[in-house]
Amino acid sequence: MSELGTTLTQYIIEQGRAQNESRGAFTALLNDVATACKRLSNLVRLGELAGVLGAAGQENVQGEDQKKLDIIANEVFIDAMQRSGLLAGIASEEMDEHYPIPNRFPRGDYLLAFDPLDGSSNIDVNGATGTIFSITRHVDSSAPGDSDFLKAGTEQVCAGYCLYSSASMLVLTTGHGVAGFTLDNSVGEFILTHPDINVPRETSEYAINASYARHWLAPEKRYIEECNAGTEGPRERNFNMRWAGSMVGDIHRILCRGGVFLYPMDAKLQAAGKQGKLRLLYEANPMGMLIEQAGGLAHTGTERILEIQPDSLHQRVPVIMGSADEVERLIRYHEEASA
Ligand code: FBP
Repeated sequence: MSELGTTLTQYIIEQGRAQNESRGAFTALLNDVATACKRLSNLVRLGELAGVLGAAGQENVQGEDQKKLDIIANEVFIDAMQRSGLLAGIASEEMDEHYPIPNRFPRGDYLLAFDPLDGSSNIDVNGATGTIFSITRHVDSSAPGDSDFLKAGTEQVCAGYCLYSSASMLVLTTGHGVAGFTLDNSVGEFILTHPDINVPRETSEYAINASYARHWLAPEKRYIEECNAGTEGPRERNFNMRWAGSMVGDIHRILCRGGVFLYPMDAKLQAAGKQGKLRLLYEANPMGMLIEQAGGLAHTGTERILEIQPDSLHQRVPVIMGSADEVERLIRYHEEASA
């Protein structure tokens, strides 16, 4: 009989043993995250059959039109995580303020910040979507306020995402490398399939929404023009472009085969008084920790993302992350542009 393989639970416990850390509560917490992801994976896979496609007819705190699945995903996660007894509070892309754990449930020592369903524009077209999560510690026993979530990315104890695509995959780090698990629906388990994910330093593939090219600032304009100049240009090699329309889809590809992902500051965002498009606490920080743990870099162009001190729950930042050689080049172009 064929072996099942290493389950998520076994992996977390074995990692704890290797790090001489007792992992009881943590394992239970990640199991609750995995259960919520399994439920979402099922709903996303059923799509119209479960009546979950389409617009919800209301906006979230970001002023974005919510999809039915944005709201359902938020509810599925809140329902699964609030009763764990391991969390002190939850912050979500779909909720203005943090969600306090109701008194009927015990409070724990961890804080969860998450994007229930990343890649909303892909939902109705069966494109790649995902849930992104970031876990930090809440050291004191009092009920947290929004400000307790405002921790630098370096304080994350765990970060990950679940990709809902041809396969559902949970990819996470607890600060000791990055591992990927594929959902085996026949047994309802996430099985270790990508034990030690590493991002190659060098790549010839970039990801950016090229329809905003007219708004790009000097560093990105120079970088993309040089890539597109190919072998005749200063990079003396051809580059490829990919854009999944979901950060989870693009970052997963980069973790699998390298690349650089850019959602930079541009003239349009500046004119709108925005600090970027993507959110720091539950998009840039968790993805930044995964990329760094896999040997890549995560930057805004002017600072390391994980060192940013957040000032609000839904703060936005410019994002440049992936293969180290390309991120270092973009940092240099930012320095030269501001010199
Ligand atoms: P949400 O879907 O969670 O709001 O995330 C934002 C996002 O969809 C990212 O996943 C993706 O990288 C980006 O926006 C796509 O932006 P655009 O539509 O401008 O290409």
